[in-house]
Amino acid sequence: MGIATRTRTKPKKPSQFKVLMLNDDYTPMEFVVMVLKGFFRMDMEQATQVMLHVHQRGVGVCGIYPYEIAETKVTQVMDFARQNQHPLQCTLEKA
Ligand code: NFA
Repeated sequence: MGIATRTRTKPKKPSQFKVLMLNDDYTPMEFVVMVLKGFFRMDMEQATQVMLHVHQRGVGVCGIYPYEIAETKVTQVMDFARQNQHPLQCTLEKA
């Protein structure tokens, strides 16, 4: 009896997830910029661009990460927004 020794021929990359930010009418623009700089390592220019994109289009990508990191970012942003009484929403989507 042989022991199966064949290994996968197509190793899968760890799946990546987009962290999406959703627009709302109440969260201040400066707060969103602060979140993007603080949690997604963006500089002032990038953070302002992404914030304006979300403001105008309704949704935007903050970053793409392995599942556990993406999930942690969403939790951190939502907690931080709630602590500051802002309704800002983030979510995950498979990349
Ligand atoms: N739309 C918000 C405002 O006009 C700003 C905002 C941008 C909120 C991006 C959430 C995400 N104050």
